[in-house]
Amino acid sequence: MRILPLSLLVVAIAGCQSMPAPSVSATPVPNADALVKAADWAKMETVTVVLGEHHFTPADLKLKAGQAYKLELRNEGEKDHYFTAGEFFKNVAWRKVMVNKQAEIKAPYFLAFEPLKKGGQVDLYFVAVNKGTYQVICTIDDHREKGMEGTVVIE
Ligand SMILES: [Cu+2]
Repeated sequence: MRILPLSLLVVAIAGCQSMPAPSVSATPVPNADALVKAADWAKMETVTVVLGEHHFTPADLKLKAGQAYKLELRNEGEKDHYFTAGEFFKNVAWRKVMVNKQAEIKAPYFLAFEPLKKGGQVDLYFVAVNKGTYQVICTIDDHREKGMEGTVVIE
């Protein structure tokens, strides 16, 4: 067996550490599957956020912990827009995400939906879980400065 020189090993470790750090610190909701199964999807609430130049409408959402939601994100603007909300996305129990009513995606959590093309729509199905105030921004160019920021409050 060939033993790697220590210097190579150090470089390898340093390489790992130089990976871009995720911008979120929370871990995904651990019992998400059980929460999604237990939720009453017949009483799901639908909330729509329209993206455009340069706004989220509404900019501030209030959600109830324990409630099942479909959050529709629709880009009715001319430009691409992002819905970046990593902390929020890590504090809900994900059921699925639908893209333009065509593709269904399942994952433990998401960081952002980008880019949302003109006419694009994503529907987020989740149960609101951890109470808190979470930030939403569009990280494209100067869109945030022009008004594309908001909050999601889970209470
Ligand atoms: Cu934008």
